[in-house]
Amino acid sequence: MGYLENGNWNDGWYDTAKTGGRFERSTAGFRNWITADGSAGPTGDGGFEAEAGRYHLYVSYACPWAHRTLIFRALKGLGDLITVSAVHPDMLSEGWTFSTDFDGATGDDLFGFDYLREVYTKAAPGVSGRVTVPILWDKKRGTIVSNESSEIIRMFNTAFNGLTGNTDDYYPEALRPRIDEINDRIYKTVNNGVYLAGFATTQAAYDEAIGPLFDSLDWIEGILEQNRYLTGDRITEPTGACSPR
Ligand SMILES: N[C@@H](CCC(=O)N[C@@H](CS)C(=O)NCC(=O)O)C(=O)O
Repeated sequence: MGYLENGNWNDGWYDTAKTGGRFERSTAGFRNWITADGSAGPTGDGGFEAEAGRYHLYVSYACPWAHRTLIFRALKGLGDLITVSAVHPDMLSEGWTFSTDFDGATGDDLFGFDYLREVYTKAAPGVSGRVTVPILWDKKRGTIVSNESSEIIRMFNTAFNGLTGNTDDYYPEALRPRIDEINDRIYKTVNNGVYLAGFATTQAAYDEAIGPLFDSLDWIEGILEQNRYLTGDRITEPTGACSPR
């Protein structure tokens, strides 16, 4: 576990000393957007057109944020259009690595790198920040499109429809307010909530996080007692993957 500072690797755990023992998530640094014709998306300046074979996804099977990009790749029929490399599931002093001595760990299919951090420094040699998965890489421009899973799945939802003919919509207009509301609570109290509780280094910080986490699990359970999925009877972005059924 570590981070890049001006392109150099530092092996260090999350520094919670300045924040009263609280884990604080840094925002993802690469926020470009793929669109059907390369026009600008909700973030970024554009220049990332949907094309078969152009983009590559780096994931860890040990990472739930990465999972959702793999789920969307499958749901949207993008398996033949977007290639994937999976890191080794252990994230230790070198961060994510491309060692292949684990079932499903593919190595780096694009560059043959040893460490995931090299993908970040290839995109931006002086980059600072955490080296996270997932990463969506653009083979044409030789850079990272995005390392923010919530945005990668939104791109996958629509950008490649013209190429695949798959128009299934997991963020339908009519349900957006409800999806946004559910996503917001789940992100803050569950997805990031487990980090807030798990990486807290003071009892107070842990106590702050653990109540909302279990309240939200009960809230989710309540919805799923009534509906098959979190937004009703069909799968949408917040899938209801926690459903016991
Ligand atoms: N905002 C990112 C968060 C991704 C994330 O935190 N990934 C974790 C693995 S589950 C990671 O790579 N952590 C490495 C680190 O923080 O050093 C996203 O949703 O894409």
